[in-house]
Amino acid sequence: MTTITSFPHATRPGRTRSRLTTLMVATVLGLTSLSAVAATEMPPIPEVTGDVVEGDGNDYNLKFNIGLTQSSAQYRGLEYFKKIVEQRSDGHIQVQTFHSAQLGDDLQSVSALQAGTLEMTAPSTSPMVSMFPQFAVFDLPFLFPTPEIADKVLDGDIGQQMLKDASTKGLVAIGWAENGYRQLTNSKLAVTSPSDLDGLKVRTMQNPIHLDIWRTLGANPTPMSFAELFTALEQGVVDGQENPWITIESSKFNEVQQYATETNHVYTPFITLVSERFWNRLPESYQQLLREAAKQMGDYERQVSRTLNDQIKQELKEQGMQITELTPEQIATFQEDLAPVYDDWRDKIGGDLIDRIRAESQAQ
Ligand code: KDG
Repeated sequence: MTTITSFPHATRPGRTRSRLTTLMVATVLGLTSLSAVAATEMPPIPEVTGDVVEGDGNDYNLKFNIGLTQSSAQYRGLEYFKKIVEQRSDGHIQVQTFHSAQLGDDLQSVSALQAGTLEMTAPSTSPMVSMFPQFAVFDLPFLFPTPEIADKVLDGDIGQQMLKDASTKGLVAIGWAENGYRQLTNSKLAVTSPSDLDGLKVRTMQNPIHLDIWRTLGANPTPMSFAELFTALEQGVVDGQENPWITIESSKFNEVQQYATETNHVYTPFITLVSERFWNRLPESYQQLLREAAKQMGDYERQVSRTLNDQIKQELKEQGMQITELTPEQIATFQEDLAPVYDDWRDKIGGDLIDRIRAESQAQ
């Protein structure tokens, strides 16, 4: 039996309340949601480990831009990256951090790196599949049964080779971080099976496999930049979207989406990129420093994302979101219905890469 949890809204229909009571309830609800949001305790930013690195005496300004908000796990990781690089370069590298696509969305930031007008960014791999087709493997549904297996693949030979392969076209790829397992939200209905998705307008990242996934499930998918998503949901241009719980809360999607289904249908990594023009100006010691800082940022960001995942799901329930937790049988229905996506993309992505990643899951 699917477990559905809902909030006190249910008591509202049909019961008359004096204006004062309504006001009080609204205030309590407001306070509850405020305190709930405020309660999202981010794990403390760790102390910097490692010695000060000798540079070439020059000073460098490094602008690092991301698309997610200031209260995302990703931005928390950026704050740690800034702390490491500034301390270990003895202040010779100053890091300016930007969030909420202040300097452009994922694809605009990647173009800015190639043009040398921005130094660093960390997009999801999904919007970059047109530039690096092998990244599409990460968009296959239910590929990583656990985040630990994702780490093993990304930090292992497969992930490290991908970083080397993606260090081209004016970019230098130096690390991985976690966007996370994606959950479906919408403003129309509680989704418990693919049949509930019929015609539902779902926003996806600009990625052909995500479009294939939602078409295969019977929905009506629309590719769109993350920077436009909140407004599109608010105005009803689309009915739904899918992102990790921490992004749903940090981007306040729950304010315009009543329903969520815990689908965990795709695990999305972030890839940490540096402008090659900037990279080539740095002395080798500072290049190595950025690599080490990117690794520590990624590990810390994974920890933040995983520490907060369940807590935030609970907070979203307390803030009124109706969250459907699927039974294993219901999840199996989504997996069966999406199996054809593997057949569609096996040759384009490369069966060998898919089999090697799946072998990692079995090896666990
Ligand atoms: O800039 C934010 C992105 O990285 C974005 O891709 C996040 O998961 C995301 C989405 O749905 O676009």
